[in-house]
Amino acid sequence: MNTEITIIRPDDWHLHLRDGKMLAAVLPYTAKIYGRAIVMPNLMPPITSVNEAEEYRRRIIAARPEGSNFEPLMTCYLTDATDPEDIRAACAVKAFHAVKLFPAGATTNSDNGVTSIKNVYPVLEVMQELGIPLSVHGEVVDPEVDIFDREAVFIEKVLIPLRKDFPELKIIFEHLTCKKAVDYVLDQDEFTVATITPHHLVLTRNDLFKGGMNPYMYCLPVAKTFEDRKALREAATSGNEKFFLGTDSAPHACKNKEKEGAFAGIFNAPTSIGYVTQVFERCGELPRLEGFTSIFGARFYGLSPNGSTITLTKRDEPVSMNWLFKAGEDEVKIFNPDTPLYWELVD
Ligand code: OTD
Ligand code: ZN
Ligand code: ZN
Repeated sequence: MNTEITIIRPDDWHLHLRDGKMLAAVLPYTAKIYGRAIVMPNLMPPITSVNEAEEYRRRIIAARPEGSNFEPLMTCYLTDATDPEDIRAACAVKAFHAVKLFPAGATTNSDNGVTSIKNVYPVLEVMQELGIPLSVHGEVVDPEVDIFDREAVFIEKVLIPLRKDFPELKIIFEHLTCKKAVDYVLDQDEFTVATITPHHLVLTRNDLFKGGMNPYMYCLPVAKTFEDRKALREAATSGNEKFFLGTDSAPHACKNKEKEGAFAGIFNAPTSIGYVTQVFERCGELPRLEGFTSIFGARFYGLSPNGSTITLTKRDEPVSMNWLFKAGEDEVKIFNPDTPLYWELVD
């Protein structure tokens, strides 16, 4: 039985770092585990230009713990007003690793997002030509559509037509949550890949309501059924390079989680790699962990895997830590679901 595993240092291909005191408080958790991360641009206001991205990148670098080589990979927030020529210019200086599509209103800080995909066709044209990936939050926002069906409906209503119009646009279908999305990605050629989060590998929608409503299990897209989770686990552990890790770690102050209109987002950075490792172990697929966490994403983004390694061990007793920590005046809670965690980073 495996109780220790060493893998190439992972990367996080989908991360929210925020800014200011929150950035300073959360970054060390990520930097301890991951070599690089695709940093999501949904700040308030969002990162929409090369200058904003470069300044944000500098703030992240400045917030790194002493001695850390963690590398933030910046992204651009796509709006109805994004100028295709700005994207071309940004590409020339390699400012963005991806451009992010948030359907307006779909998730936290997405109010400036795209109101109709047709509005950004000229931008997508340039991206397809230059090979810049489109990172997609795949949910429709139609209030008439059941919240648990929003990803599936997005595939039909947006993704399939989009793919038809842009056959060679690189698309990352972010944070998959349902079997239908897994099946869709499996059906596509190499231009479509997907990220999977630790929490969607662990949770089902039952966890939102277990022992009373729990806002710390609430994120968007919301966790789905046991069957959906099974499909996600199979995809992640399959060794198929279309699927790789994006934690979608998204910190919020406890005061914003524990209120009417609780914010969506799960802060999982500290326990992310432990839970992913545990899922692979329980699926009997530990040898495939490294591909999912440390190789396939880098390959898709045209980068080499990291040059260092990390080691995780399985403890006899569940991992315990201070689940609450301070970000300035605020408190933040670490992802600690009902499933005990046994794997932890030791080196
Ligand atoms: N989902 N929360 C956030 C982002 C993600 O859709 C996402 O990527 C956030 O707080 O930024 C969330 O639930
Ligand atoms: Zn999203
Ligand atoms: Zn996200």
